[in-house]
Amino acid sequence: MVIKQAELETVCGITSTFPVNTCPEFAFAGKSNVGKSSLINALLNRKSLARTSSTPGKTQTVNFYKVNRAFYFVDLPGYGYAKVAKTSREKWGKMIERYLHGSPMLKQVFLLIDIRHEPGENDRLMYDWIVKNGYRPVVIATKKDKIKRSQVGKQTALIRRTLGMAPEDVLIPFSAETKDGKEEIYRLLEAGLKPEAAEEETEPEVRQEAEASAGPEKTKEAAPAQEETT
Ligand SMILES: Nc1nc2c(ncn2[C@@H]2O[C@H](COP(=O)(O)OP(=O)(O)OP(=O)(O)O)[C@@H](O)[C@H]2O)c(=O)[nH]1
Ligand SMILES: [Mg+2]
Repeated sequence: MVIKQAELETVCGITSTFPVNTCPEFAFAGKSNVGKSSLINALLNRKSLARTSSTPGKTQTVNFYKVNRAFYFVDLPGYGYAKVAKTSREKWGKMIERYLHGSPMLKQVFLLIDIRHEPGENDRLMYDWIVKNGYRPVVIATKKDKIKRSQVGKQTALIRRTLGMAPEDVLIPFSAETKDGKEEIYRLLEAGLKPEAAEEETEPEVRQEAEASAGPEKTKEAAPAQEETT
């Protein structure tokens, strides 16, 4: 994937109405400080388009980055940041939920998990939400550079086991420092963008099938609220 252009197009706060986009959206979810904004920067080959911070709770809005004038990366606020007042956490949780439930152009939710840690309750809730709502689960195990190579297999197995991932479900170890895993994520994005293009060229009966499998089913499952206290 070649990134030709990227810009922050829309920033949504707690009371904002989300934009009605016509291009596909890819969202990045995960615990506060897990590396969502750093991953977006790495994918966009930018140092600081998405704001990052070593202090958890940096991203407090839902940020839409338009890429190649063709699709969006959606940077979500992290869940489970204990030092933010409970009322604020609940509001962010509701905002994330409102986005996840209400966006018809959402193609994929990437769930980020720190490779060093066992997934927590909110991670499991988010994973289950992704599966129940018909999205293909893709987990990105972040900060791979922080552990020894020999530990990668053990840690990814722990993540898979705790989340209850099926063997065929995708988990990509990633490092924003070394950019390890980036090409694999690009390949998934490219695959996610394909059905739309293929649809126009397919025969009607084939098209029907493609449509049936293209969009996730939207149901009213609850997204995780922000109640984890770590
Ligand atoms: N060593 C290393 N540090 C990373 C990596 N990814 C992120 N970090 C660091 O982890 C901290 C948090 O990264 P962010 O990208 O701001 O995390 P976030 O998930 O967007 O956090 P919130 O916006 O608070 O939800 C920063 O200090 C980053 O530099 C990585 O792959 N390797
Ligand atoms: Mg962030």
